[in-house]
Amino acid sequence: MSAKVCLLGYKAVCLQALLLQIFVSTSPTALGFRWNDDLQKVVKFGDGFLEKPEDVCVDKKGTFYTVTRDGWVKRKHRHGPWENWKKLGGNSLLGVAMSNDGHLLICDANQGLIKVSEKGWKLLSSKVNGKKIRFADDVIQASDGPIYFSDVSTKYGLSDWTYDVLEGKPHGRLLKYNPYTGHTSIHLNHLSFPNGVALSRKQDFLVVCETWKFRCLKHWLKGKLKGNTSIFVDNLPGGPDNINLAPDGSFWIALLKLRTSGTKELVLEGVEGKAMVVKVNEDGKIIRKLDDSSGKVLAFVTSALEFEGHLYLGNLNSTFIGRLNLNKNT
Ligand SMILES: *[C@@H]1O[C@H](CO)[C@@H](O)[C@H](O)[C@H]1NC(C)=O
Ligand SMILES: *[C@@H]1O[C@H](CO)[C@@H](O)[C@H](O)[C@H]1NC(C)=O
Ligand SMILES: [Ca+2]
Ligand SMILES: [Ca+2]
Repeated sequence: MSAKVCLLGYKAVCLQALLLQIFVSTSPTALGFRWNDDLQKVVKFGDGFLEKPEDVCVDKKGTFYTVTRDGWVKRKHRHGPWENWKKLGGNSLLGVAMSNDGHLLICDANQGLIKVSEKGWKLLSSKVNGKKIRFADDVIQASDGPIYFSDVSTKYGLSDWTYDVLEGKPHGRLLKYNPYTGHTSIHLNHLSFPNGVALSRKQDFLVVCETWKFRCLKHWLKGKLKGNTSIFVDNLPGGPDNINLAPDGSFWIALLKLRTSGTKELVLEGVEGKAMVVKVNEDGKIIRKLDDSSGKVLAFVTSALEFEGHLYLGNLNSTFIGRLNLNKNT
């Protein structure tokens, strides 16, 4: 028996496939959730200037950074306008994070790990064990130096990522870049579409999200469980993309909506038609959910970052970052 599988993503793919290990999400209602459309209350931050800003970060002074599909690194000082800061080119810039020395770290899916400062940009890492990194996705730096970044797949790249979902094999890794030696190593292997990466408030563990497994893993970096990996949260109501530490020690996770339609056809949808983010506490329990059930205002949300009482929503379906006042609107 074969199942017809359709994926709508960066490009539409429809395949006849046998024995696919596709994981279908539990519907939000099954988890006791109702749609709330809270994400429809966002204000459009940088509207018209930010083409599909996948991820967003902010430094201690309140300067925001994002990367857009036209290859720009854009930023906004606290009281200034959004500006074009550095042009890296290409269309594959994804996750961003601040480095410990106040510069910007970027994952370019096609090139690898990049650092950008006022002076210019530098490719920090493009290979591991002599082989080219195919799909760098998200990054975080620990306060004691190491830079952790995800490499979604050793087999597929950004342009054909849907095949990785269809094949359903753990082709991904979490890589570790040592800024003192310039050496990159494989920190965790055999991950299933590793996407967002975040560190806990105490930096004693990191969380890495596996998109098509609808779960995130917890990997201990310190203490007596050091080196141990277990499930942090699973059965998420969507495929997790980027994850960010919230000021209270919990995490915001952006979810890609995947759903089934009918009995025979499995549609990994929509990423375009809806938006959903969840807040998960340090114990891996979902404590909050915000969404846009129709994608009327926000769709294909890929990141959620909390800063000074607001949530900033990166996405691949607009020309703005959604900005939601968490105290007033939800
Ligand atoms: C490490 O994690 C696994 C789950 O992956 C768990 O079953 C095991 O008990 C943990 N090891 C220790 C020493 O706690
Ligand atoms: C958002 O998605 C809709 C529906 O697929 C599409 O028509 C529209 O062009 C998208 N907008 C952007 C900016 O990608
Ligand atoms: Ca990030
Ligand atoms: Ca991502």
